[in-house]
Amino acid sequence: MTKAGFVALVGRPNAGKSTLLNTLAHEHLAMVSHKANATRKRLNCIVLHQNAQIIFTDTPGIHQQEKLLNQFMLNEALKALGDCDLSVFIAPATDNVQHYKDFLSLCNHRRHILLLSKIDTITQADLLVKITEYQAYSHLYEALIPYSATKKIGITSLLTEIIKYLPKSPPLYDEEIITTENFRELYKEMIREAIFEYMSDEIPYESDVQILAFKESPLLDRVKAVIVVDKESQKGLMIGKKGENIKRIGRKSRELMEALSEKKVFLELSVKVKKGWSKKKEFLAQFGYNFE
Ligand SMILES: Nc1nc2c(ncn2[C@@H]2O[C@H](COP(=O)(O)OP(=O)(O)OP(=O)(O)O)[C@@H](O)[C@H]2O)c(=O)[nH]1
Ligand SMILES: [Mg+2]
Repeated sequence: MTKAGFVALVGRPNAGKSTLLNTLAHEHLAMVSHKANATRKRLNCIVLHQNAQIIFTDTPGIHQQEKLLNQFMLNEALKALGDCDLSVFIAPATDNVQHYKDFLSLCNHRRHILLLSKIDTITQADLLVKITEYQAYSHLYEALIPYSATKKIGITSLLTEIIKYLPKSPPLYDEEIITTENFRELYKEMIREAIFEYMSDEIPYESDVQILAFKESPLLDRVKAVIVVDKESQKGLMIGKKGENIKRIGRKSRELMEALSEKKVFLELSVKVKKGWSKKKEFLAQFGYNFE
């Protein structure tokens, strides 16, 4: 008997959702950042565990903001919640329980596991207090699992628990593949990760990336990409003095690409200004952010 199903990883911005997806995939598939609101789109990874195929969906952090791009991001999280067999709510151990209560009204009390994340950042005593607080809601969640990506705690417990709630089903995807995403999209996210790492203030939030050309071959991938910013001044900052910022972004993203593909990557990066790129649905669609 085999099982298979979809599991959405949801939580507030910066909770550690993408880090968890990468840990489960044993690959750096999803972009990770110490800055919040990094993930903008859903991304699937496929994990085989015991007799089950689990399709995990990384989602943007649940947050409310007026901007159209942020509305798209919230929609992505809500769609994943609506489409899954089970969700995992990732709550950093330092977060207030109120955020979990907000999630409960959003998920309409659908079946979920509560994953208490980043437990390496608090003391054992504080962790016990937190667990006791959450236990007041134990009739609402299937399991409460303390977890740390840094200390590698809780992953096997999470997988074992998830399998209990998946439907009986033959595998839904070819057992060889680890993600439904193509390399073009994964590479784009790697450039965004480098932008989030090296650029400050509003620039990571007012920029995005388009892959203009992508040519794969067995030993080398050729990628031509453009970083799109909102203002002329941001273009100058993105390039940096003597091009040092764009070089650093290029170097970092190429390293990520080569680690994943196990190939050489030739990356050609440029920067262009497109005023208001994030303010219209048809513009957002050009970056892969489709509302329908
Ligand atoms: N100390 C500690 N830090 C962690 C852990 N898991 C993730 N982080 C860090 O938390 C930050 C946010 O991680 P992400 O995985 O990008 O968080 P996210 O939930 O995907 O964030 P958004 O995409 O912005 O919603 C990064 O700096 C991670 O390195 C953990 O278990 N312990
Ligand atoms: Mg993320």
